[in-house]
Amino acid sequence: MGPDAASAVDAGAYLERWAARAEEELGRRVPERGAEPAEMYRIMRYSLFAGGKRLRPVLCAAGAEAVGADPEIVLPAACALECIHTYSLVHDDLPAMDDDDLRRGVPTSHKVHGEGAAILAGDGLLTLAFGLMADGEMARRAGPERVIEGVRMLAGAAGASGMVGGQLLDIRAGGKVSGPRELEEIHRRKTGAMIRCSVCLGGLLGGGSQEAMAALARYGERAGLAFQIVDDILNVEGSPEQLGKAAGSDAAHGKATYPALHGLEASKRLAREACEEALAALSPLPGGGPALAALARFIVLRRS
Ligand code: GRG
Repeated sequence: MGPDAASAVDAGAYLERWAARAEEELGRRVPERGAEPAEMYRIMRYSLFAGGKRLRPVLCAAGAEAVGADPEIVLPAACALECIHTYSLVHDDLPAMDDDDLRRGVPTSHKVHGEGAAILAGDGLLTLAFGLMADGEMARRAGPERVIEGVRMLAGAAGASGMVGGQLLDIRAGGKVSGPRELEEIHRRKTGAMIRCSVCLGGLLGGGSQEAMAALARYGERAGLAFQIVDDILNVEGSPEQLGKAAGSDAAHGKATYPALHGLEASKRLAREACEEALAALSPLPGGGPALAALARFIVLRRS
């Protein structure tokens, strides 16, 4: 089945189903009661359950499914991805970074709990993520070697060579990039690395072959770029109600973005092209990765 037949999966229904499963698991693993200090968990839960799309856990589930595995196997990794993503949002909103007041439709963590507590909530979520990767049942079902490789993959995507390093490049660029190559590098590390990792972690822990993993990596890279271009576009065209955060903040902060560098229409074309490249990358997968194809289209068409 090629990418056209693959579009048969309803991205909305798929997202809803696996986002709900990931959220259920997160609720169990970051409990409301019983874990101490209770206030620490309450502050972590404040950001975690503020209503994100859960795109990274869902991509992880779809990556597993694309290699013929049951996505239930990879749910601890899917939760780990969401914990790291949420920590990055909490820290990104801090006064020392973007200094934002609104995130996921609610006041940012530091506005409610204070800066120190918000930093610690991010630290707690990041650390918890690697605890989740050590889940015994996942190691039994996926195999310990694949879990070890998955920990390495996640650390690479989240850390200095990936998201954290991309954030530094972004801060240092201060809105003045030398051209499209530098902007793509910032996006590839800051946002793309975790999107790519989400898909690849699912495939790896689902037992994917080397060929399948190469296809997932290419898909994740192009879908990650499409995601960030669309994020830049939405920051210009979206409303705070749609986005759950301030609109127009990139321009206000003088950030380097696709619309700032290429203009809106060219940015939309580049997002569509990246999506087409993501779809083309799925052809070596058995069955053509229908859920991943639907999610790539969702990434480009989303309004929030
Ligand atoms: C602070 C270490 C550190 C890293 C920050 C990811 C990131 C790096 C910052 C977030 C800033 C930002 C808005 C980046 C644009 C792309 C992005 C990650 C958007 C938010 O992701 P969504 O749309 O959010 O998946 P939800 O809330 O739906 O999970």
